[in-house]
Amino acid sequence: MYPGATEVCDAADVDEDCDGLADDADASVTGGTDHYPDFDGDGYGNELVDPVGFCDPPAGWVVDATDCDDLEPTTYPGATEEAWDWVDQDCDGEDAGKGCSSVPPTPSGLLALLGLAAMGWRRRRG
Ligand SMILES: [Ca+2]
Ligand SMILES: [Ca+2]
Ligand SMILES: [Ca+2]
Ligand SMILES: [Ca+2]
Repeated sequence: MYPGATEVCDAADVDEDCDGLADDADASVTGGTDHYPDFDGDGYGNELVDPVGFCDPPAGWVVDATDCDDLEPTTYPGATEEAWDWVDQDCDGEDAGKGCSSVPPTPSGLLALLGLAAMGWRRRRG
């Protein structure tokens, strides 16, 4: 410990460079681990932001960076996939149910649109 020494992460929060600030409190600290914010609190970090190094991460920061939707606590790798809701719950890159074996349900909104289109077509004809 002496002025000019390198501040490093250590369990005891020792102020190696004697500037009055130890570990995470000292901007010159080295040896931190990259952490990502976990906004939705599901334990998986936001993959879209740059990591921040911490010796001891504050609450809400995790080492993981695989949450494909960090505003949605039910969406994370390994989450239960809800078929055909256009949301990729398990972060595998696609919505479940789009394979060959399953048939898509017909959303009521789509039926309404088709109905409107049919009405317009009849009006033009008449
Ligand atoms: Ca230290
Ligand atoms: Ca998250
Ligand atoms: Ca999430
Ligand atoms: Ca889904």
